[in-house]
Parts: sequence; structure tokens; C-alpha cells
Amino acid sequence: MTIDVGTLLADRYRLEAQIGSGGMSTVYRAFDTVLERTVAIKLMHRNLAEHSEQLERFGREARAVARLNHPHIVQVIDAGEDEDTPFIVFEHVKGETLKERVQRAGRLPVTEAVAYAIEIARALGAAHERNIVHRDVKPQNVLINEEGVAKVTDFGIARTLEEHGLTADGRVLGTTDYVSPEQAMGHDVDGQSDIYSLGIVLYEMLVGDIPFHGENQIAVAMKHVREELPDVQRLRPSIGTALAAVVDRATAKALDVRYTSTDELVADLEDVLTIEAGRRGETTGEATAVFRSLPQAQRSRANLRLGRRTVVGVALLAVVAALVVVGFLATGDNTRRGTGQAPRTPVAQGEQAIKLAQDAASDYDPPPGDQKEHPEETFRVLDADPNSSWDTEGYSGGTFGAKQGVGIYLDVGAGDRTVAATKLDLTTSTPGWGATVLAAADGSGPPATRDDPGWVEVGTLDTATEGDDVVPLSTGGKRYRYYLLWITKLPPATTGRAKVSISAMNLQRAATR
Ligand code: 3AM
Repeated sequence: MTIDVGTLLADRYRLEAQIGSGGMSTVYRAFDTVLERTVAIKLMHRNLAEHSEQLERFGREARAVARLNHPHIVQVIDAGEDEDTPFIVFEHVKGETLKERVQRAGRLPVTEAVAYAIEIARALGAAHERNIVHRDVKPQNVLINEEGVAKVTDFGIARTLEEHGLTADGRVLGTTDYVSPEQAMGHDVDGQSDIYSLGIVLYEMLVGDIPFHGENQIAVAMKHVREELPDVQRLRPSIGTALAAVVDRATAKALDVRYTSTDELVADLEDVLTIEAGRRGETTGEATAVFRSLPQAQRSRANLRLGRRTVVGVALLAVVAALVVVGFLATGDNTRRGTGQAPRTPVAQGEQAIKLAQDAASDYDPPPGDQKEHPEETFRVLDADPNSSWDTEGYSGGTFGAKQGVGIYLDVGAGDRTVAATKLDLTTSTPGWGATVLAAADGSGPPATRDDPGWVEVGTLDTATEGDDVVPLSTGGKRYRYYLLWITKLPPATTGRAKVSISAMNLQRAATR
């Protein structure tokens, strides 16, 4: 007999619907006919269940996790075996996974993201106290119930199987999108590894995307070992320095820099929550619930900050509060955060910033002439510094002379990286210029001239305003590799020659589901 929907498992649990499936197990919604309630049941795949030693460990692990009783951990209710297939019965959480939430909504409101991170950290802390390391912290393993409460699941189960090399047949055990450097290197891991993964989850909630992409899971894992995380503040300028410092410290590759306990992380996140709530003058939804659970002293500190708003002003208050926390976080020199981070164009809800390599921007100056438009400066539109810009050459008489214009283009990458961008954000200090945005597909390189039919017009900026400009793009869902800002109208010249100066460029696409 095969176990499937309709099966009465262990004479008690009727499998109603398959709600998920992973490399090792299948999850069903089921009805507990004894207690007459809905439960979730995780059934191990039969081929994995054939190893008796692993079976025993699986049971042991289930028992250990069952002892964890915590508001932010999905409760284990029962475990058993039917037809030689081990299963675990969990409380049924009606809602969605955190991964689905981020994919559906894009980046989350800052206070909500911090609130979830606090809940997950508290759950991990309860496990760590009992020497249970999760080892597979990822938003797919965080369920958000209908009240917006986060609950962590899948504790330790991955470890049992992984330790025994059951994936030697090449099956991908899971994602390495959140893997800690030490785990990626195959070293022994402890609670600090979970903290790193949670830091990546927090990053994803704030940015709307994971930090590293790669051709395969190994490439991504290697990036966790070797590459610096993109700067959250650059990707989302409204993030306070204190919060950015927490992300830095949680995701530090060096273990002596990373938080050593979830308690420390929770304490800093709670401080950040009060600051961010103060900055925004509100706490909403999920953040409110966490807020209520903060220690009384902290709550009154937050109230004090909020209450004094009329005297010192919200902005100043936020700056002061942020500096206090930064000072606190910076003790021991374990953060690389300064206060000089550059603000960049924020990303709207439902959209994701497209990650670009540091050298993704190139100048575009078709003949005649030197065919150079300050190529040495193009990287400056992608660095986080608002004081560094790429400038066109100076043009007099309000025209580009013998050509229609000049520009700068962004290369989002080859192959799978091509995107259907929805917006081009830019920041300029020279208002009054105009441009069209053209896109070209992945080929042997960008078309050499602007008139090449390979370029397709996808947007226009009639007149740039000082500061941030947003150019909506319509690609009709087509994915392109190159996006060219083709400047055709010069700004008014103050002294003889006019030039366009751009300090930041940023592409966005619709958040993917
Ligand atoms: O496949 P999706 O992401 O829709 O929500 C979990 C996930 O759904 C669900 O099973 C899928 C694979 O993990 N799931 C896991 N544990 C659950 C639980 N205790 C659960 N759904 C409800 N209650």
C-alpha cells in the first residue's frame, strides 16, 4: 500500500491534502480523528527510511524537538511509523511561509522584518539552550500564521540525514542560500551558524532578495564563504545605521565578530525596533505584538523617545537614538558601519532592486569623436557615495554636435540573469536634461550604435529633476541584458558648456513570486 491522500495513518491521522514536498519528506494536511483537529504531518520518503540507524536517529531528533515548547516554534505533537515510513505530527499552522510572504510582498516594512527576526531569534535561542542547532534556518522553514506570528519548523531533521551522507547520490539536500561560511566549509557548527542564517533571512526581508545568486548551490555556498554581503543601507536607504550594523554583525564571516548568542542579537534587535518605531512614529501589526513583549524598561525607553517627539522633533530623535545604539554596537570595533552611508533611491513595495556587479555600468558614446564618455567614472553610479558621480563631457550650444546624444548603460548579466526591468531610478545634481531608455537582449555585446534595431525603446525621462528621478520602463515582460540611458537633451548651461552628472543608477523589477 502506498501512503497518500485518503490514507488513515497509524489508525488515527487521515491524510487530506499534500501541502508541500521537499528532498526528504512530504508534508500533508491531515485530520486527527482522535482529537478531531487539523494537524500537519511530515512523512519521510521511503528510500530514506530504509536505513534503520537513520530511522532511529530521526526518532531521537523528533523526541528532542518535541520537548521544545515555544510560542515561535511549530509544536511537535506526535511521531510514529506506518508501513515502515516514519512520520512526525506537527501543529497545523494556517498561513504562509516567510519565503512566500517575501516573494508575494517584496521587501517587508522595516519594523515587521525586525519583529519577525526577533521571534525567530527567540525560537532559536530556546533550541540552542537545549543544544539543538537548527542548521537549516531559512524563510521556507518559518511559518507565519493568520495572526502574523512567526513559527520556526524543521528543527534538526536536516542534521540527522545530512550527517549520514544520505545525499551521496547527488540529490540536492536543500538550498545554500542561507548557509553559514563554516557550514559551507563542512566544519562543525553550533548556534552561531543559525545566527548567520537568520542574519541572511533578515537581509532578505529588508532587501526583498537574497544576497548571493549563483549558477548552482555550490557557487552560492562559496559566495557565503568569500564574498561580502551587499550593503543593506545602499539597497534600502531608509534602513537605520543601527539596524544595518545588526545585519553586519549577524552575518559576519568571522566567528569572533558575529553575535555569539541569540540573546545578544535579540537585545540589539529590540533596541532597533524601538528606534525604528520611533523614527517612523508608529508600530504596526506584527511589530506591535513584539513590541508588547519587550521588557518593560525597554518599552518605557521607547515611550520616552516617542513622548519627547514634540520637543526635539522626530528626525533629531531618531538620529540621536541611532547614534546611541551605534555607539553601543560599535564597542569592541565589531562593526564596519560608519555614519556616512549614502542614501539611494528606495525601492517601492512589490518591487525588487536588481543586483548589479560593481563594473556593470559602461559609457556609451557612438561615433563620431573619441567614443569615450568618461568610462573611468561609470562605476560611480553604482557605488554608494552620493558625492561621486559619472559626468558626461561638457557640450556647448545646447547640442551634442554631430550626434544625437551620449549615455551610460547597465549590464545586468548574461544568460539567466536577463531581466524585464520595471523602473530605472537615478539621482542627478544637474536637472533639466532629458533621455530615453533603450534595452537590448543578451548577444555578443550591446549594439554599437544607438540606431541599431537591437536597441528597443522602453522608457523616457522628459526632464530630469534635481535629486531622485524614477523612469518607468515597459518591456512588455521581455527580458533584456542591457539598459541604456541615452541622453538626448542637455540641461541648461550655467557657464558655457553643459554636462549631465549622475551619482546613482538602479534598476528594479517586479517582485517574483
Ligand atoms: O510548499 P509551501 O511553501 O506552500 O507551509 C509549508 C510549506 O508550504 C507547509 O508545507 C510546505 C513545505 O514545508 N507546512 C510545513 N509545516 C507545516 C505546518 N506545521 C506546513 N503547513 C502547515 N502547518
